[in-house]
Amino acid sequence: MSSAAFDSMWSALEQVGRVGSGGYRRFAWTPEDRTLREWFAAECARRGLDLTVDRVGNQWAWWWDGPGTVDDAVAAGRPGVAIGSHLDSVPDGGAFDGPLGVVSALATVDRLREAGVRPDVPLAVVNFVDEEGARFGIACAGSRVLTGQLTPERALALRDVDGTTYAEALRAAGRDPAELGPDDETLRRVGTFVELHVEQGRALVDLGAPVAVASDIWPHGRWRFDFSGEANHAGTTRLEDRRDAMLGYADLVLGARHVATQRGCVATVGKVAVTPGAVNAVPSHVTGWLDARGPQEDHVRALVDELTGRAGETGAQVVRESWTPTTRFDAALGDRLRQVLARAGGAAEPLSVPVLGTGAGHDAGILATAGVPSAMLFVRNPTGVSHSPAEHAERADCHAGVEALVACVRDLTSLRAAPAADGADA
Ligand code: HGY
Ligand code: MN
Ligand code: MN
Repeated sequence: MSSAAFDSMWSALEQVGRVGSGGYRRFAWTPEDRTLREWFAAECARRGLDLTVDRVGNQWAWWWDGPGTVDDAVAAGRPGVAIGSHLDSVPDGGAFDGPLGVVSALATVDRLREAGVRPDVPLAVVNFVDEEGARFGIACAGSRVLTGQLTPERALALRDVDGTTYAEALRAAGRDPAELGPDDETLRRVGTFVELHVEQGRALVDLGAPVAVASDIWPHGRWRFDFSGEANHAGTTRLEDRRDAMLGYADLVLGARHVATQRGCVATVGKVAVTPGAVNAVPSHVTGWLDARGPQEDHVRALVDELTGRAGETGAQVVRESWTPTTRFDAALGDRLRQVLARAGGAAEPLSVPVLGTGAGHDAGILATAGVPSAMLFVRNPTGVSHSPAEHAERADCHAGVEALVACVRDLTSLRAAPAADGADA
C-alpha cells in the first residue's frame, strides 16, 4: 500500500539537512540539495519514471507507456499532467513545506500502479529547484527562470551571503551556467500542473477538513533597503556626531508593522545584514529586506511606497527584488477538482471541499501566471505554523492528501487499464 511507500519515503528524508532546532536547512545548490536531488532521482528510477532535467535544473520524471514518446503524445493532443513541488527550505524550515508535495506525488504513482491503471496522457512528477529563494534571495527562482519570469542574466549574478554567485553555485553543483534559461520544450509538455502543499495557516483545522483546493495567491514581493551611515567608536562618539545606519533600519521595521496594520497587509523584515557588525562600533551600513503581501494589490503598493518614502528621507536606497501579482488559479480546473474530491469523499456536494486563498507563493502560482492551467491542494496543518520547525501535518492527513491527489490525477489523466501481466494491451 502506498501509505507504506509514503511512510518509508518520508523517513528517508527526515534527517537530510536537519539542524539543531529540529528544522531544516536545505538551500539550493548545496550538498543537502544534492542529496535530495539524488534521492528524488533514485525514487523515480525505482518506479521506472523517465527522469529529465530542464535548462534550469528542475527535475521532471515522466510516466508514459506510449504510444510514442511524451513529445509524440503532446503533439497528438495529449498534453501531460504534472504533479509535485519543491524540496528546498527556508533556514530552520519545517519538514512539510515542499517535500509533502513531492513525496505525495511519488506515492500517487504507486497508488495508480496498485490500482492497475496507467495514465492516458503523460504524467510527470516534478521537483522544482530553489523555490524558497533562501540562499540567493528570489523565491520560485526555478519556476521563474523556466517560464521566463526571471532572466538567466539576473539569476546568474545573484549572490549568497558568502558572495558566491548563482553561476558559481551551479558550477559547483556540476551544472553549466550557460545552459540556464527559459525552457519552452519542457513547458510545452505540461497541460496541467497540480501542486499538493501543506497548508500554511489554520483554516482547515477550524473547518475540520483534511484537504482544500486553492483559489488564489495574494500579491507579494521582496524589497531591499540599504541604509548608510558612518562607522565609529561606540564609546567615544557623541550621539550628535553619529551617522548610525541602524536608526533608518529600525524605523523600517517598526514602520512596516504600523503601515501594514493600517493598510490591511502583512509586512515582515526578517533578514538584516550589518556592517561592520561589531557590538562596539556604530553601523556604517545596514541592509534590511522587506517582504510585503496582502489581499489587495494597491494596498501592498501603497504600503511599500510609504515605507520607501520614509527610508528615502534618510538617504536609503530601495530596490525591488521580486514582485508577484495576484495569482488566480484556473477556476474551471479548481471546480473540477472540488467535484472529484467531493465524489471521492462520498459527498455529493463539491461545496463540502473548502476553497482557500493563501498569502504564500508557490511554483504553481508561477506556472499559472505563465498560462499553464494549475491548481493546488492544501493538506491540514494542525499548528497552522510554517517556515518553522513547528510546521506539521498528521500522518493520516498526509495519506488523505495522497488519496486526494490520486483522485485528481485519475480524473485528469482519464486512466486506461494497465496491460495484463503478459504485456497484452488490456
Ligand atoms: O515566500 C513564500 O511565500 C514561499 O514560501 N516561497
Ligand atoms: Mn515556503
Ligand atoms: Mn512551499
